[in-house]
Amino acid sequence: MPSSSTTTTTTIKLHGFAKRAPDTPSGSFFCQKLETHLRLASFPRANYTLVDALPFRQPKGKLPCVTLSRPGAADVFLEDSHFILRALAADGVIPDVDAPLGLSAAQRADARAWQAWTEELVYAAVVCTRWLRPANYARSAAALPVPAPVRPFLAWFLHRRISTRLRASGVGMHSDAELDAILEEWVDGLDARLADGRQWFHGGDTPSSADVMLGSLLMNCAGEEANPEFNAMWMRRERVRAYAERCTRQWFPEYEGVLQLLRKTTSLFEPSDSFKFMCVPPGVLLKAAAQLKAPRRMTKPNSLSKHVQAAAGAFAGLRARSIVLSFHDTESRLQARDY
Ligand SMILES: N[C@@H](CCC(=O)N[C@@H](CS)C(=O)NCC(=O)O)C(=O)O
Repeated sequence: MPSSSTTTTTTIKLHGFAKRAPDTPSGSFFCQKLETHLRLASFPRANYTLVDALPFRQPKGKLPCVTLSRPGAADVFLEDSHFILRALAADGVIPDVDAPLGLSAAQRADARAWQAWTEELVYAAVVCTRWLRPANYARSAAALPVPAPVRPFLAWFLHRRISTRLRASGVGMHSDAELDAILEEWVDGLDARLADGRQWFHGGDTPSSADVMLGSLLMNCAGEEANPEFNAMWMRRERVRAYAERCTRQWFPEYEGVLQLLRKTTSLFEPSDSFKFMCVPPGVLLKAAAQLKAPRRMTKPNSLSKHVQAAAGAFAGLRARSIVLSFHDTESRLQARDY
């Protein structure tokens, strides 16, 4: 039986995964998107609270969910970021943030297509890289914001649940190379979208719900250490990096760590489209260096092996979490990423 609210103002409880700290993005893109949308809609910060929750007990088995309390009305429980935002706008709790842009039906459909691409395919591919790649799985597990004794059990449970769902949906059946291709296509697409110098998804001076969605994915991933491959892909694209920085400054200037990382990245990555990136933990690089006695196993034995050998020596004592190998037609480069 829904309880009748005694509130004198409209308030929202945003049920989401616990955050590691208030000034870091949510570990869940969908939770991040919902809060970012509230900020774009200028819903007063004092009128919404983040409530730590787990997805298992929710009717759809997912987060975020919302409890909406309005003066004199029964509390309403809403699920699924997309339908939550539709309901909040339909009830007049927040405005239709896209209305001032006067978008045509085709422009709205275009944004919806980007949303489906990003939410249903690209984010699923990112989650595959976080949970199905052993080195990243270790990072995902270590970062779970629960007491240490509980962490391995929750990590095991989440891994089992997430991998089963990802495989059942088909995305989790792709190879690493195929997942990387899905991610590269999206980065290429966003880079191309921004190529005419536009600041926001639809152009003009005003951000829209599409910017909330895209910016939230970039903020969420920038705040995660378990998706280094994807981060290396988009952070080296100057336009995409600058867009992520713009979104962060616009809605979450308190995410200082993310802003710092985005600034640092500029000096580490060159905005060149002809580079292919691969992130490897230093241990893997050292193993690769040890295998140099069999250089025929490498695609470009001469240039690559020379650089791997040099980097193995140079980075041996470094505490970098991953090292970026970049391959170019004429040269190979290695850079340590100081996370
Ligand atoms: N379509 C949903 C997707 C929500 C979703 O996938 N949430 C993830 C976290 S980012 C979740 O709760 N996963 C838990 C699970 O699948 O066990 C939305 O827009 O809210």
